[in-house]
Amino acid sequence: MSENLENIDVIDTSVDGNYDESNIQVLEGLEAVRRRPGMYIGSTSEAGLHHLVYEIVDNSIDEALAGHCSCITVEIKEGNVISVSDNGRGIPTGTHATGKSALEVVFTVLHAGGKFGGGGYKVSGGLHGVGASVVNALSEWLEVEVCDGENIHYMRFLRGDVETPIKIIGKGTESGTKVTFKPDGEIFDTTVFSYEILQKRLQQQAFLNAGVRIVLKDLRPKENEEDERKSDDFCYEGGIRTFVEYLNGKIKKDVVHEEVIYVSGKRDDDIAEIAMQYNDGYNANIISFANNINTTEGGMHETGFKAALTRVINDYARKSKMIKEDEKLEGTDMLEGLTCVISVKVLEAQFEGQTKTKLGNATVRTLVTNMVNEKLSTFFEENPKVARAIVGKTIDAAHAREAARRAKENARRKGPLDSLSLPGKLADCQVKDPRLSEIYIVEGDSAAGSAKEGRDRRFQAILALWGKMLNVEKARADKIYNNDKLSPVIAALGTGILADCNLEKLRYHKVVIMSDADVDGAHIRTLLLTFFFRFMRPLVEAGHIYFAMPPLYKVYKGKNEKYCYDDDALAAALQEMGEDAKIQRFKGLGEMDPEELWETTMNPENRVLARVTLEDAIAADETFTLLMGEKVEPRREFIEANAGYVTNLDV
Ligand code: TSJ
Repeated sequence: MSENLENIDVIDTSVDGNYDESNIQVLEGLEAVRRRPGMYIGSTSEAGLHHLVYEIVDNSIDEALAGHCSCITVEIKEGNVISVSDNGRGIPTGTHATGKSALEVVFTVLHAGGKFGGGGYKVSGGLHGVGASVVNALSEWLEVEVCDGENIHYMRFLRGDVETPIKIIGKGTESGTKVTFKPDGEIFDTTVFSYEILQKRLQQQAFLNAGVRIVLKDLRPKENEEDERKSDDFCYEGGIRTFVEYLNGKIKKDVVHEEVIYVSGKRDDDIAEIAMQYNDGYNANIISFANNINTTEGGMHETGFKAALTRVINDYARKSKMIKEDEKLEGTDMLEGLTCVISVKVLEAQFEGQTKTKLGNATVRTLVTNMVNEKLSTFFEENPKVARAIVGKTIDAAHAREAARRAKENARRKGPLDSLSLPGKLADCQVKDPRLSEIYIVEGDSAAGSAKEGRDRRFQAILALWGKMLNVEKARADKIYNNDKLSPVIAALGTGILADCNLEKLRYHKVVIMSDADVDGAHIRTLLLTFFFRFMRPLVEAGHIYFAMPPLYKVYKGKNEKYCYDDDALAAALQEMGEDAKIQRFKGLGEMDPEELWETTMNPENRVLARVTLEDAIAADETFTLLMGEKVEPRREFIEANAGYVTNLDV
């Protein structure tokens, strides 16, 4: 306890000592936080709101890492009040020379939290690592109860200011801390918590801190009587090993080796651990953390890991004669199908990059490289079956990469993308300016025929698709280039694929997928979107991909006619024209004549185009992975959920 009081002194003396940035913040006090909340929690949107919970929970996780707390409970209560409690030692409550209790300092002095518990490092910490006082400043009210094993101490704050000074409200034998707060509606755009957002982050923290139990409960009143109360209880003795198992389970892939590989190492105060397992897919899924913060921009720990992985796999491949002395497997080859979690805990982490999520400590690179070089090669020596499976997969990837390079070279030798090398099934448009040009990708000859006749050929190109669609996830670059269904799409769009995908070469700024409004049409849409997502992702991200929305019905009576794009519109049209109006239901594009197709689906004046957006790239990636797996069920679910990805543009 005395140690903590000394630490408070440090804060106070520094106020009139050196004026560095944090001292100035201390001087300004919590009012500064309320004035510029974004500076402290990133934003006042939904993300910032949830950030408050992470800030509080991180304190309990620190207590768990210090070995004094085993269980953390987070409750979402009525009115979107959050309560976080743990069974740790309890925040110190003793009074210090200035007359303030340590407890009060934690909640009223900026950055005070980080200065506690000197000696041990503060491992966890939210993105901005700002602590309890910021949460207090941004809460309409906040209450804290601390039990030191004897007394229960209580304090209450209003918008950061003490309302009820510290007092004892009862007795208790179990020590712990409980903080309850209501985020300030004057500060946040929304004060409604998402169970799923908290769930995801808390589960992640449970994976990262093996053995720590984190319970989440949604106690808000139910909307419907039959709704289940949501709750979770996360505790993983296996830590990040279990995280990797979970990730590979989620993407519904078969694994290349049963057991997750786990290595860990230490140097001075820094520790690193890595869990990895290959699946039979082709995507890399490397998630890294530094001090429990998701380092989405990567950094030294990732760099060190990749360098060592490349070396260990090449060494093994050579020693076991799986490749020749002069052959070399590249870094990208060993990432195919790799699911990997890297977690480092660093005494003084340096966060860099645009979003401060890139680890900059060079010593961590050395630590991780040495650890993986040594421990992974030992693992390979001791588990030759697993080693051969992994190296074999890497060699396959290298061959595919070579084949793709050759295929691309062949394609290039055929000359630049002039009309001669454009696919035969493309009816191009007259203008050459990509900004004005549209391409309709149409499955089926009759629909393509109508589209060609009905279009405005000045700016609308039609590409007819034919042949068997291949499962784009199973196929790698070389196969895609040679596939007779997709290679015309690649040629027509002109951008190239994967790392070579260059938006400046895009020949049409609107790429419109036009298919029937039935199951087969949905299937084609899904596959094409999958293809674009996997191989021409920049196109999706830049919003160049659209779905054409052909009408489902024509309602007519006498000369009066109306096209309806959904059932609601149909009902409205019937109401307008009278129940005796006739209804024609379009089963497919092929049933429309060229004029009808132009008027309803292609004419910019009338048509409905849905732009494909990727609001949340990560969520989308997960959905796409589900969609493309072997399992039929997730694919169907995706098609149903697809509506979520499109927003109507010009109605
Ligand atoms: F955010 C917060 F600060 F309000 C907060 C802190 C919220 C919650 C839910 C828990 C905690 C917290 C703090 N749990 N456990 C602790 N532990 C300490 O503050 C503590 C206790 C004793 C000692 C010591 O050296 O004796 C050191 C520390 C840091």
